[in-house]
Amino acid sequence: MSQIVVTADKPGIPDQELMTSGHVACPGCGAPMAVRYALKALGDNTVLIVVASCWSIIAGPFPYTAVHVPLLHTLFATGGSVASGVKAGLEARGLKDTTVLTLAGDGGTFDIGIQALSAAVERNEDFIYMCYDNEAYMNTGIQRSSATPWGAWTTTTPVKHPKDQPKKDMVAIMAAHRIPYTATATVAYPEDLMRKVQKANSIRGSKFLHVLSPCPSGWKSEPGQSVLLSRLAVQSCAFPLYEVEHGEEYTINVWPRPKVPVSEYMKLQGRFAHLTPEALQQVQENVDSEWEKLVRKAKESGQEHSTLSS
Ligand SMILES: Cc1ncc(C[n+]2csc(CCOP(=O)(O)OP(=O)(O)O)c2C)c(N)n1
Ligand SMILES: [Mg+2]
Repeated sequence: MSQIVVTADKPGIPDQELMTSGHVACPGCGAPMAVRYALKALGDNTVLIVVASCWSIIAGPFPYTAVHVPLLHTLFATGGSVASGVKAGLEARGLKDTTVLTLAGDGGTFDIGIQALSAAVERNEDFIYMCYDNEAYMNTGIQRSSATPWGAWTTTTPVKHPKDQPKKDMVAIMAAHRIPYTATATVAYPEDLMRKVQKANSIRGSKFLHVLSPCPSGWKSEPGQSVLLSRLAVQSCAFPLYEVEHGEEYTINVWPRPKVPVSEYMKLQGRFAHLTPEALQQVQENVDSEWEKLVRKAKESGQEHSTLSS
């Protein structure tokens, strides 16, 4: 089956559906949307590896699955190693064109799976790793992960002791491996997400995609606002959209003008409702300083201001 190409001069969402209706995600979950777009971008010559997470449930009970591609459920810590093995097996059978897509949550990526992922990408194994980041261990009851942002409520960081550490910079960690391609994406910018998936698929070696994935249950947000939240995350620069090639070439894909205050993003989420105005100001300063660092890297990579537009 040939790929459906989405480019700047040929925008739009392909009609082909490789994700079925009837999956069992919660209303408003960002994760099925991200996978739906990713599969539209890849086509059906794809093997999907699902690491233990909400997606293990979303995919449906055996013998059913919510996708029209081969799907392999695997253990929490093994996203990188299983992808390496599946790719080697496919190549041994002469199936060199089949894409291996590993799907894992933030817990399975930033925390428990980081060792296998680091090892696999250090070997530059040929696969796409997509982390859908809902910023906590949602499937087991909203426990904090190293992707949970500073100040957030979770069941293990209660309101009296909200998370006191900043979110781990996983993109920087992947970029430090100098893999060919790393990018961030959200479901509020589906064409950007699909272009990045296709770009990843056109490159041999390890590719890491970090997709912000709103979770109404864990974020205490309205199910109907997940796309809005994804957009506000980008437009406030709390979750910028950018690409890193070979660990050093930075390209910002959306440069919000003007930047939306980060409180606009946070006030729609009950997990931040306890934060004082001073704490929100602290978050704003942190977001601003991280954004400035990113802009500096993009400029050092030769990206001009004029190309940085939303
Ligand atoms: C070794 C191991 N420890 C714990 C679990 C239980 N477990 C299954 S899914 C999950 C949470 C996964 O969190 P994340 O990767 O962020 O995905 P999400 O549930 O948020 O989609 C946990 C702790 C497990 N399956 N294996
Ligand atoms: Mg999670």
